[in-house]
Amino acid sequence: MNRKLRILLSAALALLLAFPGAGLCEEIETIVTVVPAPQQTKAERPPCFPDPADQYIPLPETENVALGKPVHAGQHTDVYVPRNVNDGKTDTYWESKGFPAEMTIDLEGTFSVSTVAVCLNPSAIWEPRIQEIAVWVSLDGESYTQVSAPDKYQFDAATGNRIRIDFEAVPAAFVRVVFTMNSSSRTGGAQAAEICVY
Ligand SMILES: [Ca+2]
Repeated sequence: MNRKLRILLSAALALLLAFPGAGLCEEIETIVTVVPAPQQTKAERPPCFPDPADQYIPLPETENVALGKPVHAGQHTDVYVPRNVNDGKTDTYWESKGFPAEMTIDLEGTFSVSTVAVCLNPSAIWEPRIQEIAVWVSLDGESYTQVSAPDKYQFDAATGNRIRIDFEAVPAAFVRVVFTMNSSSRTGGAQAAEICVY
């Protein structure tokens, strides 16, 4: 060890003895509250940040009998084809070309149905809009009965960008959802990312 280094080390030792670090630590401890990390094994959301999904309009927990079934609709816009309406993904959607727009779903069997849900992408990029919607059902695909008259429904990302239409349970093999208005200025047609039938 050379002489300069020995001098430096001696000076450092003298400073440490003159101003012991322990005193400094005690002072810090008096102004800092140490909170131990919680035993956390999964992602958790603190109560002050409520989960946005808690505000979503709830859907029935029973099977969505429309999922993946054959669909039929009139003309669509661009790439927004009818089959997007029941592929189980809210980031794909069907968009009609004009009104009225009819979307018919073949349930491939007869089911007792009492709810139709229409969903858009839940992203807030989809600004609030109103669509006017009616629901018809059929047992043979030819003769249809209206089970829910045309009504205006508010789509809003704050509630999941989805609506549900409830009606008295009825047997149905085909469900036809008829759109007659969409308040969005960005389209001249109906829009639905998913149509679910329960
Ligand atoms: Ca979809």
